[in-house]
Amino acid sequence: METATQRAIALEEQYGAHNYHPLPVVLSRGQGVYLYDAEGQEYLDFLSAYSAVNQGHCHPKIIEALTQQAQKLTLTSRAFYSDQLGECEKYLCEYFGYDKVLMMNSGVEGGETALKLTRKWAYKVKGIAANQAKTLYASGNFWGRTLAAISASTDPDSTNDYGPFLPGYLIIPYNDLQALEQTLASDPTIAGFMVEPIQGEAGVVVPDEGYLRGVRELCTKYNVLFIADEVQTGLARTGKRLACDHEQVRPDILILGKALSGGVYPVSCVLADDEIMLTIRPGEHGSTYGGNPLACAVSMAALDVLREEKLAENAENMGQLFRSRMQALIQKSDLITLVRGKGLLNAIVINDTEESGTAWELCLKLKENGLLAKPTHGNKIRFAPPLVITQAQMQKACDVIERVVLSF
Ligand code: IF1
Repeated sequence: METATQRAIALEEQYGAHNYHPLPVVLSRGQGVYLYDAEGQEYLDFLSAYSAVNQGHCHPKIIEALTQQAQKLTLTSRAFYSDQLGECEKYLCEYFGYDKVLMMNSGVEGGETALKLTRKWAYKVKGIAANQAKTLYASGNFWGRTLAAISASTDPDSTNDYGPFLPGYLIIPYNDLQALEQTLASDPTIAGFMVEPIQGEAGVVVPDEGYLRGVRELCTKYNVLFIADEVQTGLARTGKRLACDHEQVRPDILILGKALSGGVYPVSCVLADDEIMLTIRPGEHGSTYGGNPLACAVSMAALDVLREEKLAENAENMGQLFRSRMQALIQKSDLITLVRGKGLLNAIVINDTEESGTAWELCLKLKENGLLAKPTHGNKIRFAPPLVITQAQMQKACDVIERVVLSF
């Protein structure tokens, strides 16, 4: 007899495109930090859908907002006004301290929107000659899968056989203020620098303290927009409202996504002040679903939850607990060489090559012991549970990781 798990995997294998290589677990239910598979087995979720589920799975307040709104009005298109959009825009602008917001659906659309704004601003405000504007990125960046996004990528898996790519892109090393200053000083056609405050896909790479402050100062000095991609690092994940808050810097353009809906619905947004946002006029950018009433109701509830449940604070505290437990484990095991991260965005580095299957094998063992996590870049494992995790749940998770690592 075929199990429900076997059936689900076989169906995806046969009928789905093979653009992912999932861990062999079939999930059918989630609540808070827990996920349940098709056979009812319980797991601690240490991926949180790549930081989209910061508020925990199926958070009652967010689901309530979703179901209430779903019975009233779900989509109007932006051809008309809705009674939700303005309220949500006001909420977002006040929550993050910007003049204006533009709502989209996915994180990558947020990035695209930020870059279109940057180019408009380059021509209309900065005064760069037509079609000459350049945008700058850091190596190891990840901001999505569209052609504009992968045109900035330095990861062959993302770019191989997808060329030709967008022109006007420049790449500098991450966490290198000298390279940033040299590049900005050498080219007056640079309009913006898009950067993640912590690089997620690269394996949770935390820059030196002062990097973001330095980026802010250099962008101001050279009249270049500082575009912060906080799709993964924002919304309490790193222990603050935004990762930029750790250094009290304010980007010119802020991109949010993922946890903006608590994993309930695709919602992203871009925040900026009038000088930037008003360079795009009616008809020049948009999306059928962007800013729809359901998205608005859901994201206001999702942001309420972050504040009401003090999730940034909990992420900070639970992150410290996690890293200290992992530091202790490193003393006892040669299998792990490093733990790094901020708040509840963390990764461990496995003592093996990126080509080895060690991290994957470890994740399979973790799964068998009731904890779900995913390798990244071969020899790193990302650990990013929902921010609602309690101390007891975190201790239990660390016990599982310790047991699996020591018996590997
Ligand atoms: C995949 C990683 C995470 C992001 C940042 C924008 C986006 C993302 C900083 C785009 C998306 C994803 C998407 C997912 C895997 C994933 C990921 F492993 F690649 F690195 F989260 F850690 N900016 N991140 O991290 O947002 O358009 O997907 O909504 O593409 O397989 P999106």
